[in-house]
Parts: sequence; C-alpha cells; structure tokens
Amino acid sequence: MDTNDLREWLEEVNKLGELQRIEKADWELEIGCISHLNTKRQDSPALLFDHIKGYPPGYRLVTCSLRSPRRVALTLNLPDCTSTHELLAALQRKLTQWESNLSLFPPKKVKTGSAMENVSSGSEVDLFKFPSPKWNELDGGRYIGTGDAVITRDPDTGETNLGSYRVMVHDKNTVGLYISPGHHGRIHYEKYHAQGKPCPVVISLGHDPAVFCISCVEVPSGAEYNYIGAIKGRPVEVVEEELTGLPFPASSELVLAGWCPPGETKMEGPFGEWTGYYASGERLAPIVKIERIYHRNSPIVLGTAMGRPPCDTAYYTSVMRSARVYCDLVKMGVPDVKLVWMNEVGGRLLFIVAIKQRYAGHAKQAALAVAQGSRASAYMGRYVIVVDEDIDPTNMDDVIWALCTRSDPEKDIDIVRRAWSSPLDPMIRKPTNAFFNSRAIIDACKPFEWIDEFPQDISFSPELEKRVKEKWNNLF
Ligand SMILES: Cc1cc2nc3c(=O)[nH]c(=O)nc-3n(C[C@H](O)[C@H](O)[C@H](O)COP(=O)(O)O)c2cc1C
Ligand SMILES: [Mn+2]
Repeated sequence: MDTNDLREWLEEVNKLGELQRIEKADWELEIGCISHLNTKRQDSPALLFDHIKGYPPGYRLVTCSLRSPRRVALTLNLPDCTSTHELLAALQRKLTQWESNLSLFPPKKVKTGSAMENVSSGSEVDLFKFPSPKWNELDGGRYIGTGDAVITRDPDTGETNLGSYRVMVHDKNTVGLYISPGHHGRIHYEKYHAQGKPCPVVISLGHDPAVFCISCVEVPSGAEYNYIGAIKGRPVEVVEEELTGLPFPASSELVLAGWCPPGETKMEGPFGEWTGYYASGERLAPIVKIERIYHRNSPIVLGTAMGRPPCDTAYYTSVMRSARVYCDLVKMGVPDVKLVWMNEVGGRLLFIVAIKQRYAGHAKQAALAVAQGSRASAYMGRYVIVVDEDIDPTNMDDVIWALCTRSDPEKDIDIVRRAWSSPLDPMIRKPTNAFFNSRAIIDACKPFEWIDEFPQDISFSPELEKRVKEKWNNLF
C-alpha cells in the first residue's frame, strides 16, 4: 500500500486498527510518558495526540508510528507483513532492488507544497506555536525534532542529505542541533564552518513516515531522496526552499529554514537517548537561526519517544539495520549468512549473525564484517555474536544457549580497539574528545574443526511433536 503524506498514512493505519487518538495530553512529560508506556504494550498502536495543552485543536503530534510489522510494511510500500521474520525476508530482497534503482528516482522539483499554506518570516517566526514536548524528566529542554529530517548540502559535491538528528528549541527562532561525529549532516556543517561560512539548514518536522524511515538509517551518501523514490516507485516531489535553495518534501506539514553560523553555540541536552541514558549530557552544540517557517493548516508533527530501550523507534531500526547489514555482508562476499539481527534492547551495541559454517575462519570473517565493514554496524557497536544456522538470532533464549554452550571465552572472544563510537556511548567518560570504544566479537558457533563430534543437541523431532500435540490438543 502506498501513501502520499502523513495524513493518508494515518488513515491507512486507522484502517488497520492500529491508531489510537489521545486528547488533552500535556507537552510537558505526559506525551513522553504515555508514549513510553505504550511501547511496553504487546501490540502498541500508533498514537495521535490532539488538543495538546496550550495548543490550538488540530495542531497534532504522532508517536510510536513504526512499532508493528504491519505499519513498517505499509510505510515502506511492502506487501502486508504480520511477523518480524516475514518483514526481514521482504526487506532483504527489497533493499538490493531499491539500491539498484536509485538513479531512476531523483527528486522531482515542484513549485509549491502543503507547507506553503502558511509562511512566516523574520520577526513573525515563533517556534512555540508548534507542539514540542519535553519528553523525559531530565531533558534540558523541549525537543521539536525527533522524527525529523534535517536537510543539508555538501558544499564540495552538491549532494543533499537527509538525517534524523534531534532538534531542541532554544527560543522562538533558535534551535540546537546535535549531530554525532561522522554523520553526514555534521560533515556538511563542518565543511561550511571551515570556510568561515554559515551552513544552510532546512528541517522537516512532519512528513510521511517513509521520509523518517530513510533519514534515520544509513543509506548511500546523498541518496536519501532517491531511496524514498525507489521505495515508492515514483520520485519524491520537493520544493526548493526560497532562502537556502534546499529541497524539502512537498508533502511536509511543517518546515523550518535557516542558517547554522560558524562559531556560535549554545548549551544542548541533556536528552533521554536510545541507550537508556542521558549520556551525552549537556554541552555546547551548534545552533540554527530560523528565518522562515512553512506550515500546513493544522500541522501534524512526527515525533518519536526516545528512552530506555526498547523505545519507540527500536523495532523499526532493528528490522531495517538488520536487513541492511545482511545485504552488506552478502555484498562483501560473506557466504551462507542465514540472518542478522540487531537486538532491540542493545540497539547498535549488539548484533547477532547466524551462518552455516563452510570453512575454518568463516565465523570470524562474518564477525569482523559486521563489526567494521558495514557503516550501519560500524558506528557505536560493542558486541557481535556469531551463531550457527540452527539458532534464531531474534530469539534471545536461543542466542544465550549458543553463547553459553558453544563458546569458550579464551579462544572465541577477540577485541577490536579504538573503533568509531559517539558521545552517546554511556561507557565513555566525559568530557573527552576521544570517542573511541572497543568491540568484542564472539564466535558462539560449534568449533569448526570438530563440528561432527560436537555433542548431539536435544530436540523433539517435528513428527513426534506433531503427534503429541494432536493427541493432547486440549493441553496446547
Ligand atoms: C529516533 C532517532 C533519533 C536520532 N537522533 C540522532 C541525533 O540526534 N544525532 C545523530 O547524529 N544521529 C541521530 N540518529 C541516528 C541517525 O539518524 C542515523 O545514524 C542516520 O543514518 C544519520 O544520517 P546520515 O547517515 O545521513 O548521517 C537518530 C536516529 C533515530 C532512529
Ligand atoms: Mn546520509
């Protein structure tokens, strides 16, 4: 199923029976806490907040958009999927197809978009008109940008980037921008600033969740718009923002435009992060002076509640990064990879890979490829566990069984030092500029050299289980 904008997406999710409307919540901690509690429910619906305290009715905010296989499938234009395994299989097939089609779907410039319904400039700019929650109790302020797309351009190559980076409201026309080292948006502003120039920035705050889906994961450099186009099977329509020339999605609900000046910073954070900590703390970070706001009548902001994992976006990022790393391993020539899973609680800090061992050293090759080879897992990783093909990486009972019974710490754990981490890493003591961490790669596969002698594992044959279930069907 295909959707054109956030409103159509909400209609489709409502038809699936996966939308819950909530009225009169307070932007101050209630939206954050309700969303957090919702993520603990078995089948957490998407939440649409309206009549938010202090805002006109109709100024809405969505959270928990991508917390079910059906909603992720809907958003990525995939056939309906009701299980994670189905979704992973579909994505593993599709990613390669989308990537080979990128050049067919450059964004298409159009003259106007939904957000042009209301334009405010200069002294009329007032960020407090739009719902921006204080999400977690120790957050240092209100974050208007969580499910956003921050649009920047590389001054050398002209490439346009979309990245989901958190955006804090400092005052009516200033926001704080936090981008981790190595992320494309940061490389862009650092290049402008090195030349003493302000970096143009456009921020889309409400959009078809497909825009967020691609902005918040690793895709080939500068290819975000093409990627969304390949998913939809038609180019993304974009409007060239008048002041900065940066293209924003024509169907965006709310768009900010301005400049990130060199040498000007403000205190940013703390912010409840996906690791479950306020680890990057409060420190000086770049700002964006907002000179224009474009918004649709009764705009809808797309938000996501970060916090102790598994938080709002953990399900989606696990599924997407797992499929991404799977495809990267295939591309790197690692044979017989059965499944990759980025654990929802560990996030990027824990990847599990299942392989059918073919030769001595195969497991180590797969582990290093995950730990360092794929951009999606190279950033801020910590543990990679390789298991045999009979283990389901999404099933932690299986993974812990393999870890405890098929690995010997002395032989099977290797450490990679001085790897790419981030200020978000709770294990890095601040202040510092040494954002390195180490990686443990754990071979929890049966020892290849005596695999045929490895003790027989215990399992009931499917025939026996079937027979017993039939005979005792009132029990199960
Ligand atoms: C909900 C969510 C919030 C995120 N917030 C930030 C952030 O504040 N800063 C950051 O550098 N990356 C953040 N990320 C990660 C980036 O969006 C992600 O790594 C993406 O690939 C960055 O785009 P880039 O590859 O074009 O740099 C966030 C991811 C998610 C899912
Ligand atoms: Mn990018």
